[in-house]
Amino acid sequence: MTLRRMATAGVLAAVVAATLGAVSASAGGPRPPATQDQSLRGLAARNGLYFGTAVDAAAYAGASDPQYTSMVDSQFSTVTPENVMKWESLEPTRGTYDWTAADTFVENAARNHQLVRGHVLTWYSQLPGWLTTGIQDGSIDGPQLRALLHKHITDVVAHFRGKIWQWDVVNEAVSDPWETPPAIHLGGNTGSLKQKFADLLGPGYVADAFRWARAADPKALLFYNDYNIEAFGDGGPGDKTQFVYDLVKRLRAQGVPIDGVGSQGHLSTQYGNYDVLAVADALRRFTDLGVAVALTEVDARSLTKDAADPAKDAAGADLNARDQASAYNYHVLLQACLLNAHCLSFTVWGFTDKYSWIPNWFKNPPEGSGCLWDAAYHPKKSLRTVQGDLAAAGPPLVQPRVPQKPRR
Ligand code: 9MR
Repeated sequence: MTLRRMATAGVLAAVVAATLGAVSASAGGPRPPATQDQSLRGLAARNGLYFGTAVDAAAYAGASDPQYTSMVDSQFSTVTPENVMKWESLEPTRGTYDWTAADTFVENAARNHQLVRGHVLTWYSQLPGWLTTGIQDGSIDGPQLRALLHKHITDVVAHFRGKIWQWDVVNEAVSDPWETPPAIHLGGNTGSLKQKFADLLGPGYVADAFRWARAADPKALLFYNDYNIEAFGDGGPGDKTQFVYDLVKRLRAQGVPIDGVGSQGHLSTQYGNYDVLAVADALRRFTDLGVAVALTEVDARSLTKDAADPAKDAAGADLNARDQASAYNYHVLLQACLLNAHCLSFTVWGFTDKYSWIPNWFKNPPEGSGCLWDAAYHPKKSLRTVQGDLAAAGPPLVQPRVPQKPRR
């Protein structure tokens, strides 16, 4: 028997022992659940947490991959449409809505007893072509864009009224420290679409977007959602988390109906790791403002030699270290969320490398392998880590979730 096979046999023996232990638990006090038999949604529910995934509508509908569909249904208690609720999908032709794919998504979620994170109402990206062109060539001016956004939010939120748990009302409105100018601001690089979108709408648009959404649905939880806000930096002009915190604090002080902050959680193993307490501290600072939080788009990618095939040509030792680093990143975000009773949901941005956005996005150098299951649906260390964390979580440090009341 090779070393590797011996290790596998040892794990199997431990799993069998744990299963037997769980069955005869009553005499010896509480035992952790046997995770291999339980879904992520079931394990998370022990603390009232919702465990979610972004759903690729084409993969879900396609009969060619029934495993994808059955895993979405069985593993997750909340779902986010990866693309079908974006403006470009809902209003590809100006003035004509196409609700088909988004309605199907919401119906499937209801059938599977899943809560829906609506994604996304206000974002400079994935706008319909007619709108992007109008912003770029100046044929749509500020007042026109504002009127279009008001109508869009009103129509979309009203269409799904009562069916959405959390709406990402405003997404990625804030610049990154590597952009120009480097001080964080509403918008992005000078001259970019992101900056034009922000400038045309003017500084009050974030507050207005939340007010318009609230007017169209009194019950949905309304979120600001962004990446790279998992932990605070130095608090200076390049600290994106600080900027978003100050923004949310101002909105709350003004009585704007913002109910939550979504921390996306797109992590990458080559950039070093956060730690549980730093992320927990950031979540606590947000929830101290009176808002809920959620991890909304978690994945933890790595540099690969071939984006299409993360395992190709890479040495086993590299793969092992990479997979452990990825698992650690999931662990940090999940523990931080569990530790805050106002952290309502933990959503991964796809659960299998088979349909992940990562290899399409990061090509030079190639990155991939960010999901809990690999492209052949084999569980990765990240999955085992997440299952273990959920199984071990409970009082006194991990408390049942506190439902968030929509702010009027
Ligand atoms: O996963 C989405 C991918 O299919 C799209 O091509 C891409 C286009 O911008 O958007 C991806 O989802 C993004 C999400 O909507 C907002 N946060 C970042 C996500 C990854 O880019």
